[in-house]
Amino acid sequence: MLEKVLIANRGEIALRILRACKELDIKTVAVHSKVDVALKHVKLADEAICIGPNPSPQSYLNVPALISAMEITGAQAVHPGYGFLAENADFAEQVENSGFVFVGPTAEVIRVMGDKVAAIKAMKAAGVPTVPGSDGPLSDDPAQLRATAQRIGYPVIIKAAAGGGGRGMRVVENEQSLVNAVNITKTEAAAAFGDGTVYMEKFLQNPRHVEVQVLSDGQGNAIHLGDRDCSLQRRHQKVIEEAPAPGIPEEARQAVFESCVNACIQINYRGAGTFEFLYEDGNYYFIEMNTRVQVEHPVSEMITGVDIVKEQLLIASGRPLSFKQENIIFRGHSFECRINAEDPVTFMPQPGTINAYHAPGGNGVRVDSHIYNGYRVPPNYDSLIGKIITYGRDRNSALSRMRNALDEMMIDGIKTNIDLHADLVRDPEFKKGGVNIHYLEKKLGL
Ligand code: MV4
Repeated sequence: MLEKVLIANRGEIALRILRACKELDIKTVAVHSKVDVALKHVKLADEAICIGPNPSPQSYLNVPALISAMEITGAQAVHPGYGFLAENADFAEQVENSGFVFVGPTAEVIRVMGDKVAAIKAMKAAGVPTVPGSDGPLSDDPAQLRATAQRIGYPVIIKAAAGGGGRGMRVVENEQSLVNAVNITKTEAAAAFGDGTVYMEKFLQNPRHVEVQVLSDGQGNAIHLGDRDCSLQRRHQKVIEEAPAPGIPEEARQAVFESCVNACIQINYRGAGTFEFLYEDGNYYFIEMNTRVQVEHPVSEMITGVDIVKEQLLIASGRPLSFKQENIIFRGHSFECRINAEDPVTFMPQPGTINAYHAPGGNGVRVDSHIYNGYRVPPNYDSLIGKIITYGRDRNSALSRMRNALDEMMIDGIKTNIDLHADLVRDPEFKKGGVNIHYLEKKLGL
């Protein structure tokens, strides 16, 4: 078992990781920027080290500072959380080359999944359903481009191989705009990612975003923890997530779950992972794999009883998976509302001091947050200040608990999106379940 873990993150996920470590009797090292000395997990960790000034590049992205902190404290492993260095293959490689454990997959697997062309190729080979597409990088030859788009059928989407999460994409409606769109996307990708490789897919007009959570030990054992629907989003920022994804025929769901588990075994995946799909007209289309724990992991925990972060730490300790698929019992429904410190009209981040904070509670209500009375939300980082997660025996009861929880929550001193959530959980279409990825932006008039 790992004895000491360095938490290379901040905010709610750092606290989440700290709690998992404590449950497993693992000593914790918090690292933080100057302003983040006031974070809750920093106060609760066994040891804390300031790794640099507030800007992320000099602190949470500062690889030499992190490796030094591991050396100084004698930490054996680093948990990267999400964001920052979580999906940075070079970081994972440096950690392992320095003799430490990276809580996550091998650098090699992170690298494959970071290259979306390679990721799709690997998943298609493993039997995961993908989007009809170029199945490889696009050539420079206009005639070949036209032939590829013709075969796929318009509209198509051009995506950067080094992109992901909505960065570096362009929809093409017809042949007239094809060659120019490909060239612009290539130029932008080269500038943004240092890699101008692009690929083409059929553009799906009104899909849902459905993802599958997996755990795999890198020793031949893999399981899934079901799916999540993350379609309610604005500008690629998820707002509300739920598990399970509602209204999907059971045979199709089970088939896609099985394909994800098989893929994990085939690529010898290690750790927690998420297969992202677009779901439209009864079909699943793989788009990307995330090789980290995700913000919305709690909804899967609520319906399975599995502690995903503890499992990550156990896998990193070299333990074979402690569950078989038949031990995972899916029960009930869960929602997560992401609480952001942001202006409700402009959605601009709103740093400031929290004068008063009352967390919701009661049966089936979980709050994952690092905030407290007097906590100052710094301007330097993501605006997520917490998550309300509810559980219920069915979707309606989980949703009703979320309405109550949102009404109970009070955060004074900064603007938040609590009122937006309170409105969304009463939205008739959302209440029915199964809205697509464009629903929220349309509702907001974007
Ligand atoms: C797509 C798509 C439609 N068709 N690919 C955006 C984020 C990145 N992970 C992939 N994205 C999309 N890929 C095809 N072939 C539409 C999106 C998309 C989207 C996907 C998931 C969640 C929100 C989204 C918002 C806009 C576009």
